[in-house]
Amino acid sequence: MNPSLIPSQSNAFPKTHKPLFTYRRKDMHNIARKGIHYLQKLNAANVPADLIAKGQNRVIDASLTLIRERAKLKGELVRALGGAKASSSLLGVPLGHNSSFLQGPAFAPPRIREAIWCGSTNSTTEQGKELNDPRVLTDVGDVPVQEIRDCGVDDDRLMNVISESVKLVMEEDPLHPLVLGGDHSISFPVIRAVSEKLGGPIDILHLDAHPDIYHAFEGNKYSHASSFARIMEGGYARRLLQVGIRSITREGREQGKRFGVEQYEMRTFSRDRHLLENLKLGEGVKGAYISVDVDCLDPAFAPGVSHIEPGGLSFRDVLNILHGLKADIVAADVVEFNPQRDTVDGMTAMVAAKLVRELTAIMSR
Ligand SMILES: [Mn+2]
Repeated sequence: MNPSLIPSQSNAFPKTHKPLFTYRRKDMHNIARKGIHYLQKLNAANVPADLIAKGQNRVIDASLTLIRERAKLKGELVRALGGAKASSSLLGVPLGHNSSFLQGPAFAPPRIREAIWCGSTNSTTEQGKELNDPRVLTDVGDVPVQEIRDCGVDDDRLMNVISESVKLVMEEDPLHPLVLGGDHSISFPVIRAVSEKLGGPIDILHLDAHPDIYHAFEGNKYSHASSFARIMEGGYARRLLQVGIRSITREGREQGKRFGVEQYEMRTFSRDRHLLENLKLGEGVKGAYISVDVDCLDPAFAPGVSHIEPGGLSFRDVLNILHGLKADIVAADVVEFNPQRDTVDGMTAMVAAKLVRELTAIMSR
């Protein structure tokens, strides 16, 4: 390889579950109110609908073109260097408006990248992978979420753009998407894309204080508290293991049971630890996916999250689970880091960055 090459710093599935609920018009109105303030005015204004639609299409095309071309170049680079079977590629999804409380995760991806390359530590992961080797880690940039929403694009379409962006990365073998959130709502379009692209369900390891499995939280079917209900309804997962759970309602347990979710709660973590540190996932399906909500960690380790929930995992607990996992990891995400709640010296950014670094190490082969 050329050592001077360093990375840029910068339904075909059976529906296994029928929906029990439908969405009311009033709920959809509430969702729209949470969006960019002039969307409804734009829709109501005396402007030809096709003018707006054509403009939206052009912006979406341009957004996808940038990601496609960057992914193509990074894929060509990795293939030219040779020897990589799987290499992780960062894709930022700066989306925060599907949060039920604070929207700060929209600002996370640039802070995480900054912390990955900040120079306070070296570029070698704990298991000896070199992050400045593009066969280990590349970056295709961010889905321009705010720029697309600013054009009046609704969430149904925005979610499709996110899915499409993930597929563009997967198009470029051996790149595997490592998605930087964003709130947890992004895991639905990301996992949908991974499963559709691979042509079948996957196993999911989901680290989180919350099960995020409400049917529709506060009426929002795309809520960050509902993403795993959408994923299970879609038939995108064979197994869903939720680890770190310590804030769960009766609906969370009922939904978990209904979808056959394996929920490991913090109150029994000492008993479950051995099993969780020796997981084998993804065999007999299209591989495994890891979704890390930064609030799976105890707030002592990661205060920069929207939903501070004491009694969580230590950073080493999480690393032991990740390092012990035997799986072909097809993609992953790190979500819910909220820079607006972080300490002044950006401690949680470093924590999120190390999660990304270590995920990179176990994803790349
Ligand atoms: Mn959470």
